[in-house]
Amino acid sequence: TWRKYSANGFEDKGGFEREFIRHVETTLARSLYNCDELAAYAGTALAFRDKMIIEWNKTQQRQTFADQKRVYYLSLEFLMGRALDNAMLNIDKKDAARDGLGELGFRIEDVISQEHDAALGNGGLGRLAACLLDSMATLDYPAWGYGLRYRYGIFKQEIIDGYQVEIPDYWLDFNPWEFPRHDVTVGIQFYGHSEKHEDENGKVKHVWSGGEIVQAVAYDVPIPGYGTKTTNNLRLWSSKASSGEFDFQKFNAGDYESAVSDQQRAETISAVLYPNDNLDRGKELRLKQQYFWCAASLWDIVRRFKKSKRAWSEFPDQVAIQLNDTHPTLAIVELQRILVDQEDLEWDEAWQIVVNTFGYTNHTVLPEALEKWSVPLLQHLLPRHLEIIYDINLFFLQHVEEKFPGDWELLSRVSVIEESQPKMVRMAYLAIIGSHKVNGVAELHSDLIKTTIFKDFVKIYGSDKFTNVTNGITPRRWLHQANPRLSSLIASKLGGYNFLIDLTLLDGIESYANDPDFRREWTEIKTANKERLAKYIKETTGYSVSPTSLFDIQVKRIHEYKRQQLNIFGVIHRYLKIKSMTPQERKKVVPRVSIFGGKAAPGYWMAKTIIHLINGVAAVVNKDAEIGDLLKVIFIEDYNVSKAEILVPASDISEHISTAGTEASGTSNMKFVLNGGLIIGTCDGANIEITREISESNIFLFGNLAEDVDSLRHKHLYSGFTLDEHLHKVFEAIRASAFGPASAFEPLVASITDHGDYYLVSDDFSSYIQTQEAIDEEFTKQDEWVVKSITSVARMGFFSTDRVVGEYADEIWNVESLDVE
Ligand code: 26V
Repeated sequence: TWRKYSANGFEDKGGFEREFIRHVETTLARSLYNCDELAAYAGTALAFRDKMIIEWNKTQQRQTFADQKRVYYLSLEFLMGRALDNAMLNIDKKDAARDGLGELGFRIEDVISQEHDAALGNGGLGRLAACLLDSMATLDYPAWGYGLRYRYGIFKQEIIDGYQVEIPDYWLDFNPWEFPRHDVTVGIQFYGHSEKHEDENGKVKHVWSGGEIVQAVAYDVPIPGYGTKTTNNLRLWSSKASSGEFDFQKFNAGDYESAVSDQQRAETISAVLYPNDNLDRGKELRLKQQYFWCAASLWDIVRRFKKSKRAWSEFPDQVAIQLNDTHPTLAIVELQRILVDQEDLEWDEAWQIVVNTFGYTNHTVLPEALEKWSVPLLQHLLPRHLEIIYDINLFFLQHVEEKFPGDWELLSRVSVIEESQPKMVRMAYLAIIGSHKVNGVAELHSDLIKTTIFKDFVKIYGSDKFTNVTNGITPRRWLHQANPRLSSLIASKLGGYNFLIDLTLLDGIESYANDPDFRREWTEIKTANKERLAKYIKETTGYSVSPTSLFDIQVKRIHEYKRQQLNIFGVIHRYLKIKSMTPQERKKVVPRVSIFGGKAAPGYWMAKTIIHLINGVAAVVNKDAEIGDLLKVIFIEDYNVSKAEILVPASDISEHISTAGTEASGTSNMKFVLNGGLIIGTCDGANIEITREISESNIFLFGNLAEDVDSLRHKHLYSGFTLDEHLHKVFEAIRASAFGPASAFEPLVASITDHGDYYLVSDDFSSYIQTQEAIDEEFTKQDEWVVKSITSVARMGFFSTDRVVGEYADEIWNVESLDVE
């Protein structure tokens, strides 16, 4: 009977319409006569959701029965973007929906664009987590993501008078993609104190008592794989107050206000995503978030393991936990606590299990981003965990001392405890000590962590503990979904869409670079994508840009190390140069649209100044009649995943111009090249491997190398430097208030002229503008340009997260995929 009546969703257009109408009329209680686009989105999402849930349940059942090792990906950020289009494509029912919606009077694109982005992340780290989930499901790995269900995602950015203003992102009004699991709830303890008791056998037991309990409630999000029935789970924890005796006492005692405020305090834990990226500020609430999420996730993982009735020693054969940066490092301490304090394992046995379970991925070398938590804060919030951290450190230092007797300086350098005032816990060191593998995210980055920030640990553990897994992107979202026409052109030559699950097959299009018809179609698609962006720019900014201009795009978080200031100084240089030309000379100028987008951390004043300058330049240049289409400057407000899907396919050139050695990998570089855009970049992060794959003749590299950065910085500080004459002129124009009041931008200029130019803008400026001129020159040779574009795409097979997940699975997790059926 069960089987006979169980739901099975729809298969075709007619089935889709039936399910759509059923949901609009019953689930949403609306009539078809007042079904607007938002309701059409809801109806469509619910129809697809049903289809996904069925496979999701089966997948979970299959994984339970298979009883094999699973992966748990712990990340404080999952930058998912929209889910509907992805669901349609991954389960291969977009055509049915398009036709069905068409018959009902809707355009599928308009329906899709009703969805609010799930923006639970800052930038690259969060988006990587989302791409990895897509690949893990596509490759049928039994894998779960664990994160926090923030009520507010990354803020919405508005630009008012050229300034960034932050607006809260309340995204949960209607979210059909999550399922509250009120039955999966666990109390998480904070504060209190740690006590020692002796049991009847004289064994010392640690008990953590007192303090307060906050409830963690699970919300599950289905993650469909592409071309497979596997539908994995992303579990996000939401905080709420315990409705235990404690509260009743307060309510009963008439202390209604205090009871309500306790409740609000509990809900605050999962209220907001911290909008800093690459800056650690040590806020207590952030530490609470981290522990809340780690403890809830481990409770869930351990509970699942215990159902298998295996010996604890088998835990690492059943469970692999990957730490996305140091944010979940407390999970290491929490597992040790569970095993020792609750499950009565001996310290050493427990610790072996812990180390074999965890892997740690590092995503940055910027010193200001390396997490540290103050000892007094930990003592207050998590007293027992602090003791365990001290013990982990003690045993570790004993090991170091045995290996390198008498090297006291080494001991103090590698100690988890920094002897500062107050003392600090160095989370990256704890993560290294508690994991069996540590990886960086691109070759240069993985080499750098071994020779700089983690050098001593290579000496202690040997270099086998450290490895590289170069990042990637999911070709489903970043090619097939964002650029359907390009995907379909490629499929027409490769005889189908298999390249979407084996991206190396793209090499099959390389020979078509010689085919004029193919080149023409390729160009038409790029032009259409640029037209779509031009239309978007017109609608949102009012500026008209010509799709025949060279579209130059830099979209990413605004940060001095990413050097949007270098870009905008280059734009000013270009503007001044055009202004000084004769009408005759101007005829030779390659028209360009410089497009920027990205958010600054709310407290990052210099980054906000850069945004202000970009908008100042845009206001002047765009209304300069003498300039016309020769140069336009556009700042795209509130850059996010769904906007990236419009921007990425529309570039001729994109910019990846970080100071060498600072950008761990970068992933938008991969997205742009995969969509047929060329790039200008420094020898940094994954740019280096992109160059290796597509060859040096297809990329515009410039600037100093990572190995020279230290000596250049030193030179700035001790011997000063002479400013490049062109950069000097740019600064003169800014100081003459050509782009708004000079005082507003003075600190930005001074950071270079007076404060050591830490990011080497002056050192790289002349090679940057020369390379930009070379780009203009190349762009006029359209045929050669298109050949570069096609060749590059053909050689991008390496950068799929499918390859990435395979490497993690083989080298770090030791897990196998699970056959479907
Ligand atoms: C760090 C911190 C520090 C503590 C406070 C809050 C906070 C939030 C986020 C982060 C993450 C910074 C690291 C990061 O996003 N790294 C980026 O990771 C990408 C994926 O590996 C990589 O492509 C980028 O190059 C790298 O900057």
